[in-house]
Amino acid sequence: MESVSYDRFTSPEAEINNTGQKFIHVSGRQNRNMYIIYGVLVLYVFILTLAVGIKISQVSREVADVRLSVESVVGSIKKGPETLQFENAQFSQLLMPEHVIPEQGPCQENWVFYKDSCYFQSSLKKSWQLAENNCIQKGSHLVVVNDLAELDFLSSIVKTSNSYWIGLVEKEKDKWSWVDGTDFSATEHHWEEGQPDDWDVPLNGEDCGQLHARITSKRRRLWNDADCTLSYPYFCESKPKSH
Ligand SMILES: [Ca+2]
Ligand SMILES: [Ca+2]
Ligand SMILES: [Ca+2]
Repeated sequence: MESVSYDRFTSPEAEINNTGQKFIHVSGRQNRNMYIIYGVLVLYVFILTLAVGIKISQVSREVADVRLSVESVVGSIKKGPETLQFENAQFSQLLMPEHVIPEQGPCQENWVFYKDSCYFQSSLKKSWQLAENNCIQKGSHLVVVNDLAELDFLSSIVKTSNSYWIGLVEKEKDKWSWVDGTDFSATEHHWEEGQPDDWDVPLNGEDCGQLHARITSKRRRLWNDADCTLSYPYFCESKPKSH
């Protein structure tokens, strides 16, 4: 019987050629190793691809964020002044009466036109009687507030935070009248809450009407009775000359 001696220097392949069983065993181990290596490589490539993908996604998002920020900043710079003006306008509207741009219309210089009357707003302060005298010199009277629309117009054009004399006077106790003879009982009354109160009765009392300095939530200046000897700015009212 032919014996097969083991030659430790024989190459695996030679050994394989002599023993079919061993050939299969060694070849299977090589294949398994190759599969493992291949698997590890595939896994490595997969992880690498995944990592790169995630990184690219993060970078893209960051780029998008930066782009949005830049656009936002550029937009603000481009319309910065307009934005500020708009915000200021909103701010003023909350605090101040609605601004009306008065027109001269058919009225004389320094007077403004509304509906069918001309109005003069004084810059000087005078007592009620001197104010009325000054209006008369101008061919007018202290303003007669006939209705709410006229009151709101006056409220919208006042230039200072002062109270303003109007053509309302209490010639007898509890008998108020308009300077131009208009029937007081026939016109709307727009007194501030708690007015007329004839405050400070022991001295001069309060017998003259004014648009009070307080601006209501409706941007309106309501009436107050005040001491006629005190000096306030005032409104005169007249008809246009053509009337
Ligand atoms: Ca009037
Ligand atoms: Ca009074
Ligand atoms: Ca009063």
